[in-house]
Amino acid sequence: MINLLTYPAAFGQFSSSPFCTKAAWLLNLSGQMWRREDTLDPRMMPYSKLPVIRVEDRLIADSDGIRAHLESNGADFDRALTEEDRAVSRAFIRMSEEHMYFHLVLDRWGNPDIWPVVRETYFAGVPRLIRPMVTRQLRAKVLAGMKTQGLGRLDEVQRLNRIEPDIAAITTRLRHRDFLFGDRPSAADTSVAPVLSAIRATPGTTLLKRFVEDNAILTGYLDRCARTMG
Ligand SMILES: N[C@@H](CCC(=O)N[C@@H](CS)C(=O)NCC(=O)O)C(=O)O
Repeated sequence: MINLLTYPAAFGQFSSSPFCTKAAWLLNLSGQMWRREDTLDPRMMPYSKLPVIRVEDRLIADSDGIRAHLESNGADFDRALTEEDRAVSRAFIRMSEEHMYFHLVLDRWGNPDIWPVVRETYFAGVPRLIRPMVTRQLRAKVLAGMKTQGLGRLDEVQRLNRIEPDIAAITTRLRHRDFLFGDRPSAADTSVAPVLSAIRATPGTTLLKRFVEDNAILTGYLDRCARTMG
């Protein structure tokens, strides 16, 4: 049995983290038996991040590490893809995880109207007395990281302009297919859909959330992925 160490569910999603949702979807697609183990504290984890899986006594960190583990045990998430498709798939994964994801972080942690709802949801398990101190420090760290990454220096309109071509590329792929690489989910869907779903599920209103909600191809895709994720 595999244990998936994950952040708890939030805003109707499997987890507050799209990487944890991705890991759960990969596990489901792999056909392996697994169960979730919720935690709020990743500090003892190999990279101090989640998701992580525990297989017997071994910890395997990072959603890509989890994918590699499942593939080394026989899963082939991209079975139906050509070599060219696999190359494009890799680029879609990186685009969603290393760019689009950070827009989600800024929508949730950076927006002063949304942050209080996010804080009370994510950290409901932290004792009320120490919650303000713990979350203030964490938020400052996350936002400092976003400044270093670069997107934290843009205003909301500039950010929307930055992500629009990514969303256009995804929409183009989905215009004539149910999933990014055909009529079944593949690895790219397990990265792209959780990030977009989390953007759509974020409480309150952001320009990006409205942009996603107004795209019927995208919302149809996200609903389909949610039904398929298991
Ligand atoms: N590349 C990692 C990213 C995982 C990640 O960024 N996890 C975040 C939550 S979405 C985390 O645990 N952050 C805790 C921290 O940075 O302290 C993966 O694919 O699993």
